[in-house]
Amino acid sequence: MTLALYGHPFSSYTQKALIALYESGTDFEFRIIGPDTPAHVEDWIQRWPLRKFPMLLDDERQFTETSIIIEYLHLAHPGPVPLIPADPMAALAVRFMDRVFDLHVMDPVQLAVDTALGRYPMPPDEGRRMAAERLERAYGWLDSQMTARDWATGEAFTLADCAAAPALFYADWVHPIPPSCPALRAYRRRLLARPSIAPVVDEARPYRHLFPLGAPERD
Ligand SMILES: N[C@@H](CCC(=O)N[C@@H](CS)C(=O)NCC(=O)O)C(=O)O
Repeated sequence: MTLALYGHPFSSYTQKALIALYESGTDFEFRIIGPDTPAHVEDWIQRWPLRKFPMLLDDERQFTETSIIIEYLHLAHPGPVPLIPADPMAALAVRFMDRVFDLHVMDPVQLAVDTALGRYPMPPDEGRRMAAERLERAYGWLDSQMTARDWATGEAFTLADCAAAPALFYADWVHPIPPSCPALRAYRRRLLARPSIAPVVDEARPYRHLFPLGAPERD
């Protein structure tokens, strides 16, 4: 086994990388970062002092930042589904949507979560209110994009969908996608039913009590 992913099953960004690994069907070792695995924690911090996960190790090559991890998997361990299209303009559209999901969906989710964990000097309600405002804007735009698409940029599942799945999964817990965004709600359902994504959601199920805003009784 040469490929190892350091991360945690409940972490949204770890899930983004896991989905890409499951899509490509690549064998890998999942090195969980947690209190029961101090050797993994030590190895990860020593290799990546910025202390963000996931981290991918391929022999002695290491990669962090999930979009870069997935770009690397596409180059070095391609599977049946090309996660980056061969056509450069189509690839640009995929990279754009990947940025949208990370920066305009996942980022507000992290703001709400981090505020609830006391990482920002503001009351938890204020963090959640700010996140809801940003999410509401993102939901409206995304819904308009998804009306005629199965996946984030069209008919093919790509890097952008790997980003969308955990982002929309948790965003809906922070601030539910309203009925006025039916295409986006349907897209979230489609993502959760995908064979590479359903097991990722299941593997994270035992950790739902860790969600600081309270996990809903669904999904
Ligand atoms: N932009 C990074 C974000 C990674 C990230 O924020 N990971 C979270 C877990 S979901 C983390 O490392 N949190 C630990 C912390 O902030 O202390 C990526 O795409 O990999």
